[in-house]
Amino acid sequence: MKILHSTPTEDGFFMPAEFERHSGCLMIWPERADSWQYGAVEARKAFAEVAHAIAQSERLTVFTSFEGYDTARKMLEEHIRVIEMSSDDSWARDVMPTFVKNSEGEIRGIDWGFNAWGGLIDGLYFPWDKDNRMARKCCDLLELDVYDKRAFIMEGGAIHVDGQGTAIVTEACLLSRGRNPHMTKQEIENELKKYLGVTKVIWLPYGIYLDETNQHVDNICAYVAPAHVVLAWTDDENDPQYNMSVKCLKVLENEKDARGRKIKVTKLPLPNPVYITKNECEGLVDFDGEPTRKPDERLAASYVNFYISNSAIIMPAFDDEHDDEAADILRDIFKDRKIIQIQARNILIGGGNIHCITQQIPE
Ligand code: KQY
Repeated sequence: MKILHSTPTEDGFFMPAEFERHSGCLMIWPERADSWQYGAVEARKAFAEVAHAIAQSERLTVFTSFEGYDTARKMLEEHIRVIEMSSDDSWARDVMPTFVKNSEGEIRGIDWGFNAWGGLIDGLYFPWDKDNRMARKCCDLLELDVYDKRAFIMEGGAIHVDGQGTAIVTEACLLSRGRNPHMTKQEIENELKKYLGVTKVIWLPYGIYLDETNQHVDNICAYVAPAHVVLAWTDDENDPQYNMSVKCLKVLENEKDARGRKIKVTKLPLPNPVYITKNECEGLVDFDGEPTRKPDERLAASYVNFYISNSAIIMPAFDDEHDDEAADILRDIFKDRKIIQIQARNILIGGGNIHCITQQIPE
């Protein structure tokens, strides 16, 4: 594995869209006691369901600690590869490499800096050094060259691309004080252009209300085809999310993508607000005396946090009246893929959802 100090753009590499074909996918087995209630028993069942849905059409690798290995091996189907690798938690989207490819189909990884979504300013756990090493280790395992971009704090959940020159991000996240506070918005945009191989960056103001990642884009807006996105939406004007989604819609309606196309926006309803219960909180073990969740705290639930596999859309369900409507909308968009709904409350309690726990490797 070579550690590269050039940039993907100068080498002819770019990040393909998630709706293009994948050669595989990466996940990390849940274990952390202050993220996953009651010994991660229910979280592991939900992760296994996601894994099995993905593995129907992709080569899946699940990373686990020494302690988690036997359970993972037992709960995951045998065609899923399980590999021991140290981590701090289970957010493959954010700690695994972002993969780029060139016109010959060669794949390389990007090793962004990771500081647990805000480091000592507003990060979500400490330390995060194991997570910060995973991208490079993973490229070593996959025998892929890797771009060293550890000096720049970035997560996979903070970017969505169309693979045709456009990236979508949120200001709330990328301009947050815990990421790259020494850089201007323009400087951050320039780095995204150089590393993702894009020429246009669309800045949405917000993500999802109370999303503890400082509002990652992957919870509010996702590319579903070139020049077509879905946007998390509520019609409830009393919900703080309403104004956030309206402002994002205005940006998208007034923007063009890198190829000069207007962007079609399909509204994806939000579930009714989801709150963590006292019992669920009691199943979380504090590491440092600070509870990670308080009873009745609203969780950042959104159907936009789905994974596009080669054969399916693997989307969260919340036992909510909007589950079917959201699935029907995605079914209508993705006519050649199955819609697989997975009850995702036990992933959501950790602070993210299906997209956040997966990372695709392009074909
Ligand atoms: O949503 C994500 N991409 C990660 C969420 C991390 C939450 C940590 N509790």
